[in-house]
Amino acid sequence: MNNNRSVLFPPALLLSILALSGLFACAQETPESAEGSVDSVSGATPVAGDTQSEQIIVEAGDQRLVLEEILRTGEVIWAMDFIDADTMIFSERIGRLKLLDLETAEVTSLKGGPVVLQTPSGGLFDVLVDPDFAQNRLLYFTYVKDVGEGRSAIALARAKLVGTELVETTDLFIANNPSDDHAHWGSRVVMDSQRYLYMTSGDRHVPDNAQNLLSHGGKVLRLHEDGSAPADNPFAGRDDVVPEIWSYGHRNPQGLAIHAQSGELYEQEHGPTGGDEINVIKKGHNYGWPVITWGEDIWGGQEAEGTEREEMEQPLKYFLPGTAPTGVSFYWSERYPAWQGDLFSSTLRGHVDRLKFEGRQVREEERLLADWRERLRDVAEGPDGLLYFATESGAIARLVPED
Ligand SMILES: [Ca+2]
Repeated sequence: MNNNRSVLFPPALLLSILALSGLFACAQETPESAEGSVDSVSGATPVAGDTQSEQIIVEAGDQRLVLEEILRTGEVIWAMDFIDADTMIFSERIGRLKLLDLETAEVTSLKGGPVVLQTPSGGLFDVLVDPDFAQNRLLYFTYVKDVGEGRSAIALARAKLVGTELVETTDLFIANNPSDDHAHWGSRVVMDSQRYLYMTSGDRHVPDNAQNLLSHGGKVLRLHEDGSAPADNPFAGRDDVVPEIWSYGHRNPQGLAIHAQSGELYEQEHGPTGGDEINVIKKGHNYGWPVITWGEDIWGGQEAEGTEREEMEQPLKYFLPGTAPTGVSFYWSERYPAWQGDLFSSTLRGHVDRLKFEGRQVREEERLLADWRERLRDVAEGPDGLLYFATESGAIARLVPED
């Protein structure tokens, strides 16, 4: 495989691109280190001041969209969801959940919730609002759980929101591959129309976890809403496989979204050095890591055998060089008609990728918001039909059509 992908760009051009971008994350930085350096970088990310005064404009077809910053908390925001037409809930990785009033920008901190272990790149991750939240007030969270002896595991918890307090907090699932390593958590969670929970679990820096069907590491998991394994999961009933597995061979999957029209599950994951992937997840299929990858195929001296193998799934899309992708979201509203049905991917490389698919082919690919100069953690379509973005510097912003 090509061991020096930066030669794709002449060095002088590369330098000027970097100088223009002003990003800390340089082209040589792998998604690996982009992920690992989260804490050292986030406090120093160039925000506000310089950029806030300049309007950031994005074109969507013949529309002009203005980036409107709503707030800036100073903490890494990992995930966003919406509890009603006016209210966002977001997670701060240090372990806090907050409500944001989309009209007034008022922020309310919530009490209670899971007890989160702080690690260099982990803590509280995803937050999911139950599709029937208006009736049941339920929220789901993924987080780093202290399991003793210096080790931690990825966990999924549920709680009920009463006023500004999370009550009846319950662990629904705790992954069986605890580790003292502090990366590759995965940890995105979604719920489908039949109330099955799908959760991503990273390989925890143990690549072989991903092909080991007795480990929860490097998997997409499918659970009942109480955390138990459905009887129709692909490997249910087998002694030599953990029953929660829905798909395997994943590395560090931080993006998960259900296509509202097809119902298909789209997953996004970090490759080793480049080779970040978007996959359509099929029941029981093997997505290849660490046997095949389009990224640099070396991990700790271990080499992948190549990029393709017959019984392993190919990504729908892979990125070379890598983008260090985080959240992923489809867009359906008519507020930006040109983007209906498109997939948006937030990245730590300081931009959002927009992909328009035609069947399984990428028909359009565009990089947005690079001039915002932020490391992005999540993207979501709001109940107002606007796209929202969350960053490691603690900013939340949305794209508003210009009058
Ligand atoms: Ca793969």
